[in-house]
Amino acid sequence: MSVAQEYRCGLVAVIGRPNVGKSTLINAFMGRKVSIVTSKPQTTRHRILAVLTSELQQIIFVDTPGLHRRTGKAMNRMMNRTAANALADADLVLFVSDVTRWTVEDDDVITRLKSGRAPVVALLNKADKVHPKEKLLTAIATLSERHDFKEIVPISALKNDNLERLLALIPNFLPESPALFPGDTVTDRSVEFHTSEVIREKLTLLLHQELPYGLTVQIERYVIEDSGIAINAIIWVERDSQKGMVVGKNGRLLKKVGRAARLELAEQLEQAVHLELWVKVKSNWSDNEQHLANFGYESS
Ligand SMILES: Nc1nc2c(ncn2[C@@H]2O[C@H](COP(=O)(O)OP(=O)(O)OP(=O)(O)O)[C@@H](O)[C@H]2O)c(=O)[nH]1
Ligand SMILES: [Mg+2]
Repeated sequence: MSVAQEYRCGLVAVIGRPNVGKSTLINAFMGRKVSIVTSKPQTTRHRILAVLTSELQQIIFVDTPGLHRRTGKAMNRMMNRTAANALADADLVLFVSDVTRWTVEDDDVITRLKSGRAPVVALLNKADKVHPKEKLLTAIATLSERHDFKEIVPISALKNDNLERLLALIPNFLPESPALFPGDTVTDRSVEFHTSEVIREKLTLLLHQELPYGLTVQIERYVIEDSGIAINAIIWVERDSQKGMVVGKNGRLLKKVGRAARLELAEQLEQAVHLELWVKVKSNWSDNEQHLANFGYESS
């Protein structure tokens, strides 16, 4: 007699220091861009859910800001709090590390994992950069001494290497539970949120040094019209001097950002997109709890 398999559903928090590939991994699992990715640390600032539903289980991935040490500003503290809360709520933690570079911030993350109650699977990401592949065995051995991980899996989120094996492991750690989201849900975030993130991604990619950390994007208008989607967005910076840098000479940089964001959004939304960007100053907004809340930054 066969026993019907119970449905499983749970929260899988993707945790690690900045820039190790957490968002890349979630996008790879989802087969689409739910969370923005850049080559710079501290790209993700929010808790973002990505829901992967199949016949036997619903996996709710939780993308999180990278846990980091430089916590001088209210924004940084909020980001760390968001990641810590996701860790506390998780049924399973995927601890992501960069196999090519271990830092003190990775040590800090391990310390936090030890005080959590959820089982942890460790991922050695960016394995595509490791040659010869035997070196991965050494990396697995070293990592296994740092914590009592349920498994250690080398992967490449970028090249989709070993992700099927990892995906097959996950349901073993999820509780028996009905689905928490309708089967066609992809994320808990709105299309307006995603739009602001895509614009921020382009800004982060095109701007230098510290500038990306002092800006945020607010969608002022998002209207579906006959000719396509009309979007007005404000890019908030912290100081007057930053405004000129975002606009660029003859407005060139802002045009570049607008064009890149518009092309990507039009492709994702399968509609024409009309995008207007303004740059405004809100003095030191990223160190002000009230401004953070107004801009949608809250440790969830
Ligand atoms: N070579 C290689 N690069 C990768 C891989 N995964 C991610 N990256 C790159 O690493 C950088 C950071 O990726 P993200 O996904 O934004 O990293 P994150 O951990 O979400 O970073 P934060 O949001 O800042 O915490 C990007 O340039 C990615 O393309 C991988 O498997 N191999
Ligand atoms: Mg990220």
